[in-house]
Amino acid sequence: MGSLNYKVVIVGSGFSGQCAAINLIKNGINDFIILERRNFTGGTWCQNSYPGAAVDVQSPLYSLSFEPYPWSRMFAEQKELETYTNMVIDKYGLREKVTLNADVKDITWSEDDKKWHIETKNGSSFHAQFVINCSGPLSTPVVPNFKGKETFKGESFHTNNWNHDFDLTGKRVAIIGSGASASQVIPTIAPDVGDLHVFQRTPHWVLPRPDRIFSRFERKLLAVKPIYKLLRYIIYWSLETRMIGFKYSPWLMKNIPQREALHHLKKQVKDIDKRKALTPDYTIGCKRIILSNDLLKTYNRENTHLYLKDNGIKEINENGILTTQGKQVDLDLIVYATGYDATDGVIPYPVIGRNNKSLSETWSEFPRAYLGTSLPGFPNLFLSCGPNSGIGHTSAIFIIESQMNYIIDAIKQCEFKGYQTCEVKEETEETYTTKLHEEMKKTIWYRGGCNSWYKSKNGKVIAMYPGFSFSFYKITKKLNPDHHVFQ
Ligand code: N01
Repeated sequence: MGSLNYKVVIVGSGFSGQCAAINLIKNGINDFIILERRNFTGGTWCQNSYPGAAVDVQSPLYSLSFEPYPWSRMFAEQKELETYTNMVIDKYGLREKVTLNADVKDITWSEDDKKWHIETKNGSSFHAQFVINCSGPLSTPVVPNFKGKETFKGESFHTNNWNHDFDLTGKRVAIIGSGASASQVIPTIAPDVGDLHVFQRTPHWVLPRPDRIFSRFERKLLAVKPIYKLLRYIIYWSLETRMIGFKYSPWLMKNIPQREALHHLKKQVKDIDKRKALTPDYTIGCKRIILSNDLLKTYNRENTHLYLKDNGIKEINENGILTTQGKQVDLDLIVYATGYDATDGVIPYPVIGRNNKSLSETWSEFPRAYLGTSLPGFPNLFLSCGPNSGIGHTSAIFIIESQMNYIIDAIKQCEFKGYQTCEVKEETEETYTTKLHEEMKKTIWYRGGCNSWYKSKNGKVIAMYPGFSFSFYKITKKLNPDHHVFQ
């Protein structure tokens, strides 16, 4: 089969892919395709269906700015996010633009025709002037290589890939990990299972979740654009001010949210030893803060057992887990809530740019990109949610929409001025990245005393943007032609 030609190939059909596609359509560019590796559209909120899955950002802000929705509660559950996502896909006619089961094998720049050549694992190939990678920075699950893992005779899966056919009732279940995913699964399944064994390597700070159900009247109001915008504005500013603590003041973090978290823990957990075991030794905010009203009190239950680092996993055997202190925990199910590869996961396929230079070579020291989206040597390639574009205090969708302004501007400038390529200048990317990592040194993610998925193996924070969301919005609002080479 020959190669199919498109102006733009979008990789991934989650919120980023949808946002890219809608922006292209709004700008009169319809010659594009969305490649989706799974057999359904919608991305992370359709894939992550583990019990208790819900967003930890207020839904009116964790949604597309131009697409109001009558959310049923402040922090939407996964099912509602899945419905919203599918509503957006259908409303903008994106379903017919998506090719399912199209897992990208690699992409290669061709200087001859000034196009990207895209190969998928099922043997299809595409040519495109532009590629927008929207594969999701947290979509490559990690299952650590515990000794004996493959010998376990019971059921096991990652939270990303929950087996809903497995009946949990009365079962002996282990959860490995205590991050955002584990924190939602634990309180949700504890009442149903026989025994729940939580293997916590590092405790996480937990704050109350200011959730509430919206009344019918409020839901009606939410669907009205000006009211939706006003509410977004209020939520946005209440969250944005938190960056002052994240960036400039560990003192503020320790004295306001950390105190509140300690109070929350004291209120929810009766036993002093358990409280100690659940108290982190790093400054709040260094790892993602958990928002939960029911996680900590789950540890009061008789059927819920907490294992700490000093009694962690020595090996997995056919019956369950053997701890480092020699306790055998027999199990029916092991849930890996062990997170994602946020370094290699940013773009999960090989990319060969100009002069045969690979992205992995360019990123050998650490992943980097101008505005978290473009790189010298890789013309017409744009990443959504690329290196250092994560945000710890507002909404990832706000960042996605900001990056899209820059990406669409680049494509429009080529399209309407007759250029074939747009490439960020080397000195621009270098200056941007150097300054960003200088700023990073002030942040709680860098100096909060923890290890997290925000960091690369060499200790550089490569996931987060060290500034206010509005400053990211400002720098991505328009492409600066002086910082780019158009040909
Ligand atoms: O993953 P994580 P996650 N042995 O990396 C432990 C977003 N998200 O899927 O902390 C033993 O946070 C690891 O231990 P430690 C959100 O941005 C959002 O929970 O490294 N344990 C940790 O406890 C979030 O931050 C939502 O010491 C091992 C856990 O596994 C991000 O996704 C919901 C281990 C991994 O936690 C990731 O969250 C869910 C090992 N070898 C996720 N390796 C919402 O919006 C790892 N661990 C609500």
